[in-house]
Amino acid sequence: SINVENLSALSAKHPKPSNTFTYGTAGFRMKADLLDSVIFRTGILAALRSKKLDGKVIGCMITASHNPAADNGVKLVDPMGEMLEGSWEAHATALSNAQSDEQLVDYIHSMVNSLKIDLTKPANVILGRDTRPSGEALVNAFVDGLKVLDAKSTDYGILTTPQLHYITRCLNTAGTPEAYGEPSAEGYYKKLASAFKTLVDGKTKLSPLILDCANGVGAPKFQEFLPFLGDSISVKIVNDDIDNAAKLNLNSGADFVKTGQKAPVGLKMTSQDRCASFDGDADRIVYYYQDEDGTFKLLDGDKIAGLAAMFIIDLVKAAGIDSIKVGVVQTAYANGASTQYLRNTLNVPVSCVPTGVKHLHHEALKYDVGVYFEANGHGTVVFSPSALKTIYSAEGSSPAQAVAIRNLRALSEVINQTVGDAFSDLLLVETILTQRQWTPKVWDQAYTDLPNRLVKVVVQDRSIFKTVDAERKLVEPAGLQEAIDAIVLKFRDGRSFVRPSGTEDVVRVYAEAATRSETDELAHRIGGLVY
Ligand code: 16G
Ligand code: ZN
Repeated sequence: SINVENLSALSAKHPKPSNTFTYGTAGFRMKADLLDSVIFRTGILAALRSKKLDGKVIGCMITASHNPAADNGVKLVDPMGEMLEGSWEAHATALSNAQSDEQLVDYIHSMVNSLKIDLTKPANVILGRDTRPSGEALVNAFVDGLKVLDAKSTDYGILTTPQLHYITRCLNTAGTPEAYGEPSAEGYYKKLASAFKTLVDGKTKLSPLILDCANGVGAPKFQEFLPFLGDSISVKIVNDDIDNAAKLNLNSGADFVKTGQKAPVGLKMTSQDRCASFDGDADRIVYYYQDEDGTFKLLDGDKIAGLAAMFIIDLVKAAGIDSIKVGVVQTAYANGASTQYLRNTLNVPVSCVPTGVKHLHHEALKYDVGVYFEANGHGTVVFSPSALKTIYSAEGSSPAQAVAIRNLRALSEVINQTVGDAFSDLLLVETILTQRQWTPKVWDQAYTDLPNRLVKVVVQDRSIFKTVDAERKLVEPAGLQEAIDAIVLKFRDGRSFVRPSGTEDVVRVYAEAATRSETDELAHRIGGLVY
């Protein structure tokens, strides 16, 4: 059993405020000054998780992604670099809400008993954090939590979220046939850069990419990455002021650009430019450009998924191994035109799952090669073990096939298969555009987005909204879905759904239709039903 005196001494340093906490889609996330006790207790949980998994390394990332600078958060990463197993989210929530040390100890003991955790097993946890000023103190709170169970920890300091996922996987696969790479930021840079250089070898270099780093961790880390990439790419970084914490994500970054459908501050663009934005922890990316008439054009996660699927399907064919089946996973937020393009033009199977990376990732694993992206720019591609085996054992019967096979291998290495990764996705997009010598405008021509609108509605109690069918239909409150359906029917290409947010105390209404004005009208009328 655990040393209660030790726990009490450590816990006294991290008193719980009266708030109630929930480990949600994005882990715990809130104002940083509320997080101390939550993070301390998440440290205890991480140690338990590692012990349960026989000492495998668990990752901890301290970040609040695209949220304002005053927020922070914590997310745990399972051994292969995936999100914490779903059933453990409830344990995280319960620990964070324990009202006393006694309750805390009771809950830990109940976990030990019900999950058969052997406390004598070792525990290993690694940490990373973004550039938020509150991060360092929160790392210390987490480490205090680890001390409750004598867990070993390694602090990797400032990292992007996907780097922490990558390192976690590297550590747990070292020395096995699934070895993923050297467990360090440098190992990550080397792996990605070498694969990228193979992919663009001999092709004409594109014009410089203008990259908005949201004044977050992506800025120093991409800067660190550039020497590894050498002259294979040219990138001009903007919004890299991490010393001025208040500027983090402020009027910049992938979320700002996607939500506002406009360029970030600090980025001047002409119709010749190709631009991209990271979010505050560099696990999302969106691209954009300006049309000749000055119109802002967004290339979001759906557009990236379409581009990647198109490219991979062609490559698999060119390699002569089209036994490998490619599939795409989206959420209800995917633009209807993108789903049409994937199904009808590319002829790929498309699945729709609830919002949140863990759902997308899990579904993508069902395909030989699964491409998944949320419209907001979070996504990646996962290769099944059998697809990798095929790719690595294929030899090809012509020089063209051999090149395609080489490129498929490099593609599986340039892509961070643990989680959506803005650096890796950037290299994926740049690879495809370089290979095809495409401008963003040519890429954009694959299909035309239906106009769409996303609105937030503040309601008394969002928990009364219950969805099914990958969040596309409401089953509660009774009668509301029928009312929505009746309105949607009146709109050309109309589609709308309502779901409670997993990260904010609001209900979200999504609408799309044939024209801008019809879309606005539809969103307005559905919003009126919810309110
Ligand atoms: C979180 C999710 C993101 C999702 C968003 C939806 C992860 C790592 N992140 O940020 O994928 O799009 O929540 O938020 O899973 P919402 O539930 O408030 O709409
Ligand atoms: Zn993020």
